[in-house]
Amino acid sequence: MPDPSPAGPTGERILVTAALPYANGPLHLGHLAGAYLPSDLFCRYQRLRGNDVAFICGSDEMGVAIMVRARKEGISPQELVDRIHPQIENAFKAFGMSFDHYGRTTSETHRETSQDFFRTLARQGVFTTKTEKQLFDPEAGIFLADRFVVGTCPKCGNENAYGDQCEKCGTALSPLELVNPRSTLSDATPELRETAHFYLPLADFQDRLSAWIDTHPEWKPNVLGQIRSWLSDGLRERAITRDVPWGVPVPEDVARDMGLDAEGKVIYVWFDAPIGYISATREWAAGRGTPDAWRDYWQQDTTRLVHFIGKDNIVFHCLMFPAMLMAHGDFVLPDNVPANEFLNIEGEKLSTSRGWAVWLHEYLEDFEPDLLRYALATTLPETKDADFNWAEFQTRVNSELADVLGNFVNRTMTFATRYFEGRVPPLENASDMDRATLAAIADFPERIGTAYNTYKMREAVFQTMALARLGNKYFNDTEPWHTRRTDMEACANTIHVSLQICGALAVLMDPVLPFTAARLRNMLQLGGIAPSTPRMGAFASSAATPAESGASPQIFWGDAAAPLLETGAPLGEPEILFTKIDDDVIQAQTEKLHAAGAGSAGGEDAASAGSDATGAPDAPHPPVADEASFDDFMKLDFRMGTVLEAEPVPKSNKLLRMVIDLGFEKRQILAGVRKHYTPEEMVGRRVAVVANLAPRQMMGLESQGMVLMAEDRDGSLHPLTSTGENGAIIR
Ligand code: B3M
Ligand code: ZN
Repeated sequence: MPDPSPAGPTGERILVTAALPYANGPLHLGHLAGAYLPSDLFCRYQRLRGNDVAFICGSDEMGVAIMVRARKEGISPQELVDRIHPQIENAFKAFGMSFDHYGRTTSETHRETSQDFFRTLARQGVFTTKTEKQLFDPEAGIFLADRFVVGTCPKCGNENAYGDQCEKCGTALSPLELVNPRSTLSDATPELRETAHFYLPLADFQDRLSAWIDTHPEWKPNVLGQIRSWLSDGLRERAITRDVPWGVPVPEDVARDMGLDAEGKVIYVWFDAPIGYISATREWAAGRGTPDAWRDYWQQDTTRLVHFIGKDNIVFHCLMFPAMLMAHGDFVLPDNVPANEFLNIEGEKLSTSRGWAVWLHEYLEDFEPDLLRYALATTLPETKDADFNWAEFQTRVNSELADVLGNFVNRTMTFATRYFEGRVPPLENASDMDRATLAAIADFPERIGTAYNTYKMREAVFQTMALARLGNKYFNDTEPWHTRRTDMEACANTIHVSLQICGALAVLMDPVLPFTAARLRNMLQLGGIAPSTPRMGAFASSAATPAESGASPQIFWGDAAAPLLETGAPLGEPEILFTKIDDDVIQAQTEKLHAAGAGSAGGEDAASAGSDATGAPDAPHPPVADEASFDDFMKLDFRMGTVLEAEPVPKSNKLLRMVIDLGFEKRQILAGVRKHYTPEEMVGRRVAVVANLAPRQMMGLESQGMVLMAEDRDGSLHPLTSTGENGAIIR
């Protein structure tokens, strides 16, 4: 199958996973910098290389993280994940993630796959069971597993470590290891109660895991460092079932065989979630009409399996899941787990509970995805924590994308259009500089490709921009604006060579700037590129031009080493690739961040991207207001309504403008909920409205009433609702 030509398909089978985000809140830049952008860069590159890629992700919808959030909102876990999953999926799509399949762990396939896996391990005698005392919340009537309990990490002293893991130092914990455990559900002091569970005795795998890790000295030092520290502490058994009402049920037959009652027991989320990679691959294969093809990716030892994650997931992907795969016996082990460190925002730790985060869906309302892909790729936390700040974002866009790449392409295209009838001019009697420049292009595919292939994404993107810099410098040095009057042949040569650089860029910048690369290929009328996006599935061809999506692939990554454009070939219309971002736009973003960070729990706790408290409020409840008479109360007219439209109020980072149907009439109402709800989240909601409040002017618009919301002590807002008809009187 492998093709010896460096340019053509190499046919390596690569299975790539990106951590399954918890469907308990929207995505933020920490998520993108940890697992998602790097994995997408890698996959797009590998596809262009001609490799056989399956890029798998999905929503992690089980586990206590989901229950905590759902309880906070007063809805069921299923309602929560049904709302959040599509939001996450859409944001990923808009950002240009090129997943072959994006699944969810509430799917039937997943339940079956994870139960089968559990059953196989149980039948092979891998698990032990035992009855132990565990923390129980007598008020909530529930065992305090995982994120239902926080306390001080015995290893690093972080006071907000979860019952299953400290996200600060990455240590896997059990609730009993926490110092000063506190229930996140109630103020009750946890008591100890007995319960029986399944355990995975990781100590049994210690030697095999160590030997296997030793075969991978090439892994990133930050990853190896963490693994070695756990191995030298000695691995301990981990409970892999829970007494909570949400999760993949423990199979009854297995429990019975081992003398346990499955009733009320579910599989621990960190046991089922990585199996989610397998179930999503099965769904993908079934969707292509080759239901057994998933086996090639998971069970053929020629597969290269790569897990992209953030550093807080290392223990699960490098020790626990590999132990499960080893125990099962039929699966390949990861070839690499290139975990990233954390991304800080404007010099401070990202914290969703403090509202210190930049949310992807909000970013996408204001800017193009490619700008963030590029800016983030240049600052990925590959070896140590890194920082995102808006001023640097502006500089990357203005001085690199616009001034270097955009300017070079624009100058080249403008010359070609104006002076060469929109065609590629010939190269005749090339100068030394022309030839040296053409020759220099040849090194870039290998240089950039090697960086991507060895997980040095920042380097790859830096080298990509180096090609644009080379082009810009060559254009300046050959001065076509002079030769145009003095030496038309030299001018033609400059434009010919510059266009070849543009052609190479149109291929080589595709991983990092997929939308812009597609536009550039369109401008150059460069067809027949191997798509960097999947040809089928949920995220198919998200950035391919119509001409490309059906075309049979001819041009691969390595082909960019040689000139791609033929003399005389017609070009499309020049377009501006990037516009500069003004200072006031950046200032507005910084203000928005500070407003959200200073105020309230601006965002939902999406976890994973940084050490982050649960946001459990311990502030006192505000005192009750002065007494009101019955008549005072009866003066107010509350009605039910339905939100018909919602949109942000320009220049305000707090207000949404809504149109609400009160049954007898429609009202325009402005509400300060923008930090809590997107317009899409408000549309369709049933809300309670104060209908006889005097109209008020806000930001030049009239607000004709008020939407009632319950406000938690941490500032989060929850609309009041009922099933009464629009216009129904509330009293
Ligand atoms: N959902 C935790 C996280 O988002 C978890 C990852 C699962 S990967 C199998 O950090
Ligand atoms: Zn810790």
